[in-house]
Amino acid sequence: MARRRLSRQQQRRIRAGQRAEAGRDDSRHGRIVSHQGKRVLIELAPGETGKAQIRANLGTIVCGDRVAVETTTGGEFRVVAVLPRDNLLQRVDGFGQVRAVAANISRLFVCLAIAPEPNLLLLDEYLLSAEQQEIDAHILLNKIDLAADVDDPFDLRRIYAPLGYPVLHTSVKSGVGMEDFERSLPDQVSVLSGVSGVGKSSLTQYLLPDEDIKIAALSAHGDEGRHTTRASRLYHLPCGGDLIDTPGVRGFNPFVDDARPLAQGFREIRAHAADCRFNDCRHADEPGCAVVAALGTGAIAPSRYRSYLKLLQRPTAAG
Ligand SMILES: Nc1nc2c(ncn2[C@@H]2O[C@H](COP(=O)(O)OP(=O)(O)OP(=O)(O)O)[C@@H](O)[C@H]2O)c(=O)[nH]1
Ligand SMILES: [Mg+2]
Ligand SMILES: [Zn+2]
Repeated sequence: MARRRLSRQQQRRIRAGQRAEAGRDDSRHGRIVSHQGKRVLIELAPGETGKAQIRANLGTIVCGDRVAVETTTGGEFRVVAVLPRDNLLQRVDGFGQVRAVAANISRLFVCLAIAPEPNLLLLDEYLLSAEQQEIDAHILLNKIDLAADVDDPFDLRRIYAPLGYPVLHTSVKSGVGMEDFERSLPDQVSVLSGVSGVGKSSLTQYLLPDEDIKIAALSAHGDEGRHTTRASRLYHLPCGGDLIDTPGVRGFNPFVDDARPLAQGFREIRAHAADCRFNDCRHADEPGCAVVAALGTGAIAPSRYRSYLKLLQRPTAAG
């Protein structure tokens, strides 16, 4: 019995997928705009959104997912299948649970601010995840109006621009850098991610003045533990492209794919690793390590190497 039930379920799933592929009218495609608890908000056509239930055992559904949707006999929408993803940005929370952040994204903005002060390990963890999922990452340093050194606070440009990561300086308050930010959004599905209080929702609100977006009322200084945004949400931008505002994270802990060596996720370590004496060099304390040599000449930033070592030594959820 159990076997038959399972195979029927599988057949139904396949049929739903086929119907969705064929675009027949009893199953439509939609996109997850937001996900709260057991319900999701889906967009079925431009400007046409609706609440939907989720069929049991569908697995992870996340903002940005493309889904097949059916109308139930009661006239409600129900998500019946998740269509194949281009990518899935996920992290491991403080309890070791894997959490999906967003799916089918083309650009990740790792959002930092003058205050709360950036955590470079967290930044490197985001960049590692973006490398693994082949997502184009930009670094955005917000609240530049609060900076004493407006040239290159925290040396972000010095460290990351040579690696090919654009570093944007913005201020929602003064408007500095907002044009650069807007220019990087058209034709992309972008995600704003980072700790609480850096101004992700403020940036979103700036681009969408007609939306009513919740923003922390008080200065975020010393308030990082408070999360103002509760669920990710996808918006269409007037300047073109889509933007996903996400809730702040405390830590990121990228979901490390053990099949890929950690060094692959660090662009400069990957580049130097080819010259190490040993093929399986971990770039920790092996003789003839080209990465350690590059650290000595200043070709690799100490903070980046420290992040690499910390991640190398940390037990991951995957392993
Ligand atoms: N000085 C200054 N304050 C800013 C700027 N951008 C945002 N803020 C303030 O920073 C605080 C936090 O802003 P939010 O947009 O709610 O931050 P968030 O990143 O969305 O936070 P979570 O939703 O909790 O993840 C608010 O008090 C904003 O007014 C800026 O450019 N300069
Ligand atoms: Mg927010
Ligand atoms: Zn090495």
